[in-house]
Amino acid sequence: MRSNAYNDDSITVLEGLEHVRKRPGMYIGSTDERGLHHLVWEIVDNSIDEALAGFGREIIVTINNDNSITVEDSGRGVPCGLHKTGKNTMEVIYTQLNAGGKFGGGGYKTSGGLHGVGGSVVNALSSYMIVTSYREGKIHQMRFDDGGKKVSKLEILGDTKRTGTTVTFKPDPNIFTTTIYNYETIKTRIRESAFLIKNLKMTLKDNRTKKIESFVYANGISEYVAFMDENKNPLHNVAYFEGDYLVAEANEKIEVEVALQFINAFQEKIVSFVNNVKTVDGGSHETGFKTALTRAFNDYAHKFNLIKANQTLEGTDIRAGMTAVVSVRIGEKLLEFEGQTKGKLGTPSAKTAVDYVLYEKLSFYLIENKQLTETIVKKAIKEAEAREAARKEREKIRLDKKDKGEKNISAKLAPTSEKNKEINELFLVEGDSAGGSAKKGRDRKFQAILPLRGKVLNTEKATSESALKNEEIATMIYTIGADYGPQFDLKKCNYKKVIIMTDADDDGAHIQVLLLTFFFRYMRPLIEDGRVYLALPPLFKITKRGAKEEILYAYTNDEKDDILEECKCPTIVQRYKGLGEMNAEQLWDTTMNPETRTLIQVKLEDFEEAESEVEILMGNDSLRRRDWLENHVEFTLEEEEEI
Ligand code: 0R9
Repeated sequence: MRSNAYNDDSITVLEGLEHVRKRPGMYIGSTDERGLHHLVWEIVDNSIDEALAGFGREIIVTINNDNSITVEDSGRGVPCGLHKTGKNTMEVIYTQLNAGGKFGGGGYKTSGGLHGVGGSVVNALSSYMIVTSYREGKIHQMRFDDGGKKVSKLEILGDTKRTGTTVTFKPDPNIFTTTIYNYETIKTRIRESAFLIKNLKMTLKDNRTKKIESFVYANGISEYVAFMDENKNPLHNVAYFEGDYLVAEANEKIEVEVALQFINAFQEKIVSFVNNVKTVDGGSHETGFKTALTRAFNDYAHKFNLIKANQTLEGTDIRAGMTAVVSVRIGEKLLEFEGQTKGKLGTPSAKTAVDYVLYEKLSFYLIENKQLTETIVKKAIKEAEAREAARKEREKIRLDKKDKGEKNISAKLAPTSEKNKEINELFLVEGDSAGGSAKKGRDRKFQAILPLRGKVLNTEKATSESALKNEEIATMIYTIGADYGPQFDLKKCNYKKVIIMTDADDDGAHIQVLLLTFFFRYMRPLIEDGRVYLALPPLFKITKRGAKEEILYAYTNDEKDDILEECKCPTIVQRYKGLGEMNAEQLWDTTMNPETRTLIQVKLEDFEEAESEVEILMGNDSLRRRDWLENHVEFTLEEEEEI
């Protein structure tokens, strides 16, 4: 009877794991590089939960030579006793879906159904997994092969004095499109965990390269903010606030931590977390944060007559140049998420909690730091003025357009003839002459052309006030039609694609970088949504002079060489020095026609990395820039070609 029950049970277990293998996307999102790394987060989160419960302060993640992963914690060790199913508990945790939630009387305090359940999913998607538990003086071990099939019973390997759990798994190459782990991706994530949990030591070892790094922060998210603002000009030391709020009707406490710092800049950056999981789309805790901040600053500004009684500072103006981390811990009962990807906190009481904890403490801080507060308030007033100036500039452009009809926007923009935000493209073209060819060559139904004169302003160095008054910048903001900065609204964007079309030379590359810096700083969602592209004009025109003349274009040196090698007849090779050398038809054929052109989509993979690179490459510190270039760019001398 008993063995029967065991068999039935193991069949359902395997069916469960089989389902994970059939539909991995349902459990880990995808089977690409992102899904591959998700496996690591699942296992590390188990260890983090144990550390949060107060057991073990160090977690070690190792990337092994065969791209298997080992995670070690120093908690109590996974329980290995007999479970009511007749199996040992370790086996249940790593083979039964959702097992974590069924144990430990509701699981960990703040695991909230987010953590501690992934062991079996990872097992299902691995070609092998070995779990070792150091517990009650013994080393216990189990091995699973081919997606969670138990190889042998739980074995006792020997005695030990330590406690903890070690899990090694190798992602199944039949499931994942890549099985090669990226050191930087894991590093960023575990460093983030170290920032969020004070004094938790996270170590990453890469056996492939022998690299090893550890992260431990006694001051938690304060150090996270300082890290994000590294090499910027902070106006003050990071301010830190913490407290909790009792949600009476649920009899549960919400714990709140906030760290913030202002720098002399325009960019606002808020990163928020719930139970140590990043909420990429914000949610009620961020709303509570913004409410408290706006209220505290306005109260101060009114009280000390920095603004008139009938004036108010807007939240976005106050937050200009602010970097903040908001971290809340909420029990399972109160936890609600919104959105498709569950990246947005829904819990209404989280807004009240953050507002309650922050408002009072921040108000006190502002009074204690009068000089700083006045600087920030004045900065917010200037920000509001810059916004107003930009609005006037755009209004001027709009009126200009009305006055001059088609010769709109200083006679620059060639608009599309049809208004279809879903397909329309905006070409930002270097120089008036290429702009002219592009205007003639385009498909006017859906392609708009905006020629840019001269160099674009470096928005990393310019103040936001001067940037917004700059004619080219104001024209771009107006043309794209979705505002800028925190108010930027993708829904209002007039174009599906914004395509930067420059000459294929150093100047062109510089203009590309300047424009990308502008989009990164002022219209980041445009990049995040994959709407920014670089056009790829050809480098060579090759005329084959055979019986019938034929024209080919080469976009790289290699391509040109290939064409010349293949071609039996005489050829004329022309190297294009700039877009202006192409006539309208050639420009259409090679660079603008969606059927034949090549576009490079600009992607933003790692925000922090992009942030620091833009700052290094475009900012004021030339020494850092030189250092970076020496370390990251391979300089090769291109052969001078005589054509
Ligand atoms: C290396 C990755 N680590 C883990 O996967 C891991 C899981 C885990 C754990 C407990 C302790 N450490 C762990 N590491 C644990 C122990 C006890 C109670 N709760 C949790 C205990 O000693 O009483 N568990 C995760 C789930 C479960 N344990 C269980 F409770 F479901 F068994």
